[in-house]
Amino acid sequence: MKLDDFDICEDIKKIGYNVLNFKRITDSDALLLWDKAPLPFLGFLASAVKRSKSGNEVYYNRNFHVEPTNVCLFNCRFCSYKRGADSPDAWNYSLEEIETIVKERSKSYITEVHIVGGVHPQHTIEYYCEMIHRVKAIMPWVSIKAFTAIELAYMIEKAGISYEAGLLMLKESGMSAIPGGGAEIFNEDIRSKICPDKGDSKQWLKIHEVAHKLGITTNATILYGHIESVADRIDHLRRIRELQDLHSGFNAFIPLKYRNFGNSMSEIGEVSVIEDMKMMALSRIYLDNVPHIKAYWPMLGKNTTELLLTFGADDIDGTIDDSTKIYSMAGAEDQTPTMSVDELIGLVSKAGYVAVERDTFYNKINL
Ligand code: V47
Repeated sequence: MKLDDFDICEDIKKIGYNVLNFKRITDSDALLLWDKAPLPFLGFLASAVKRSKSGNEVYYNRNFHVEPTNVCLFNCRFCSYKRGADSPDAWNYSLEEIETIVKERSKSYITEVHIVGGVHPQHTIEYYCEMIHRVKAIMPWVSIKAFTAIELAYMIEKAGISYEAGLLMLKESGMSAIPGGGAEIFNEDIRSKICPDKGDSKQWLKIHEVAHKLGITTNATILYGHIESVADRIDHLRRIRELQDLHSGFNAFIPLKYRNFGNSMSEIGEVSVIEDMKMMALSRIYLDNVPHIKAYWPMLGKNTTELLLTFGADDIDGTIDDSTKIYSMAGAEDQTPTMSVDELIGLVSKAGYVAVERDTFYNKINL
């Protein structure tokens, strides 16, 4: 299919030509695409951008998560996971319990351990360094992708040291990448409504900027489909694109769809799969400088993930091994999220792409 085969107005056609010629789109182009471009055309453009970056390949990895605690200082209204320290559903694993969790999953083929949890008021940066150190002692070959910018800012500020010094301490303990969580939505007004007491957008962006300057690569996310407008989503993408222009430290961008089960914004409902397709496509088209866009299957479900591979995603995350509760507690389809490598490969192949195993840094793994 060619661009001229689409029955579209001249403004949309012009933006389409720019995208196909690797010209960056503006915020007003993005808004116009969202409002006026037919869905198949968005899929066509996003797939063209995806192919220019990763050809016919789609990535997966062999990973699991460690969620040390669901006790959290902050009160994000979208969170279905946080509990007060006295709740019967609260957990706060000791380092020994974390070692047991890791030992149970310490298969030689795992390449990444993703550690993320609540911001527990009692823990210190030394405790988190020790946690990373112990995980590395059990699985020295894995990359540890750990802690959202919000967790990092809290532990580093509490230690009274600079972000540079704190991130270097964690790096020296074995942290090699930072996940994208905590970004939510950067628009300050919307952010103050959905996560009133959490770190602000500037703090999130600063932690990632400092990490990039130190050579620590990171991911970025957006939480979409709640009370934000399309303009707020584009503003969020713009701030990611601007930071990426400075140091190229983001590996992947992950649009996270708001799931509404069991939290204090449940009445909002969830957006449709059409909106998921549009959000994935717009992210791929707008973020011309971010190498990978991830369709995170534990949150989207397997069927939607497969569908989104035709809207610009080139990564589906990994095996997980029933190790994360953030999405199951928020109502995701898979209540015990686990995929075998064969299933991951099957999902990618059904969408017409070639599945490629990667490590945290998108190096291909040839077994
Ligand atoms: O920041 C919490 C989101 C994030 C809900 O970097 C919710 O590879 C939807 O960032 N509905 C944490 N989303 C998880 C995260 C992540 C996940 C997978 C891979 C990577 C990566 C990062 O989860 C939070 C928040 O935006 N979240 N509650 C909810 N009800």
